[in-house]
Amino acid sequence: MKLDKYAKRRNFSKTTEPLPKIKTGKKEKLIFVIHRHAATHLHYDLRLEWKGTLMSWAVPKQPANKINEKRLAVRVEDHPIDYAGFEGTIPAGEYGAGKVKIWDKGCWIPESVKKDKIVFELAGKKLKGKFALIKFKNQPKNWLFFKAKSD
Ligand SMILES: [Mn+2]
Repeated sequence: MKLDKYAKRRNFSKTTEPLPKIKTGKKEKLIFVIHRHAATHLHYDLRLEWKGTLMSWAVPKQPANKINEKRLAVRVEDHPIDYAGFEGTIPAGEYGAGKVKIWDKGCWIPESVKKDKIVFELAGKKLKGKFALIKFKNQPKNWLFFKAKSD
């Protein structure tokens, strides 16, 4: 199951994060959200709605809306769609303990989605335009995330 990792890491009697539920049914717009997550290390979590869950990457530095300003993005476990609306404090001692706030959100439009490369349009408040996620060769989790030149 796609949300097994998500479920395994969390104790839902302690955290207020959404339950691991896969959403089915077609929607016109795909959600994207970026959480600012003040965990042990402050980072930004980029999440793109895809096939009933949110594909997620942890971005150690604040994402940039400037063309070619690259950010490392580490692929993490898929999150439930309801996580897109989540804000709150994950209690001390729990996985990801710390404050979670929405930093940017909106919809995204996939241009091409491949195993190692995703090209897409973001329509957020802070991030707008054409972006790309490109996986490093021979590295299971590391990707580059950046705004691309629009054609
Ligand atoms: Mn996080």
